Amino acid sequence: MQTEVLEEPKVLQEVLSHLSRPALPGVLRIQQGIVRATHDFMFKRGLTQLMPLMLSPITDPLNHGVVDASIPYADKRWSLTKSMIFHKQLALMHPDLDSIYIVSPNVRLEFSDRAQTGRHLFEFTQIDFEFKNKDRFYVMDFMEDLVNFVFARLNEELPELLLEIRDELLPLYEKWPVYRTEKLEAALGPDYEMIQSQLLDTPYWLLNHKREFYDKEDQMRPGTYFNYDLVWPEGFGEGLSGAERENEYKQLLKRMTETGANKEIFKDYLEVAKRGELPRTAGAGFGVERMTRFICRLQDINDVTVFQRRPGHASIF
Ligand code: ASN
Repeated sequence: MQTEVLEEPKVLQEVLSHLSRPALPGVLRIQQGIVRATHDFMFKRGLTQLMPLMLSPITDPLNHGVVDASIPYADKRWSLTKSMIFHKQLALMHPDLDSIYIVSPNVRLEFSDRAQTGRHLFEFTQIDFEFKNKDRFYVMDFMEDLVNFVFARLNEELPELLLEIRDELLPLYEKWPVYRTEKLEAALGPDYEMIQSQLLDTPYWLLNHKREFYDKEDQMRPGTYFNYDLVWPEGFGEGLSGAERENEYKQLLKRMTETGANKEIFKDYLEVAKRGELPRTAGAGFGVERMTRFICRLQDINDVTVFQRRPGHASIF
């Protein structure tokens, strides 16, 4: 009882000093610069912006467990958005929409084993984009262009702030190196992603992760997938994931059986696929706070946010 009385002001004090720390406004200004430049890039490249959804009967099942975040409403269970993956695919059914993007809040109630990774928040913002009739090569080139565009813009608009925060302006990259997950793992062991991230000073692509049923399987090499992760260098780790999407009914059923997905929840989505109406798409999404963290060279992603969202930890605001 006594500890509880003493603990409360301590937590409050910690939260108040977190939200009034001197470094915060500069970090937020960089983050604002990222979002502004990304909007400009998307506009120049002709992508249409969709507004985000926070609730849906279907959301990304993810390939790792999180605490359930769903609520009952209108005779259904509605999940808070973990990613807008299915909605991107469905929105592109419109014959006159070919490319879209969304600044999308994602809620993923991670377990506390991810509290100290420096990369996980239990709610964050993802910029998700998707193209009809494009492949992985197109999306990877697009993201490389986006990063150089955003970095060049920040160098131009906020040079003094960048020098103050990271001691140097942002680099503009040549083509990023590409690795296959299985090869890197064979060479570097189970911690391959982070080891390679620490070794490099350029972002790199990691192909072929075991992920969800919506990633297209390579029919020439079953068990491998047309997906890609962007990994930030200097030990900052994964910052984007994407894929060519599965849109064929039979293959979706097969993959859902393999991943153990709940087909009942996805029955209407499957019906669209069965009718042959799911378009062929490819896309990706990057974490805004993760890009900000990389640019500002912050060890803990909670130092990007005003209000801490550390997995498994109570936050009072
Ligand atoms: N946004 C990711 C994608 O487009 C999915 C995710 O965040 N899990 O593949």
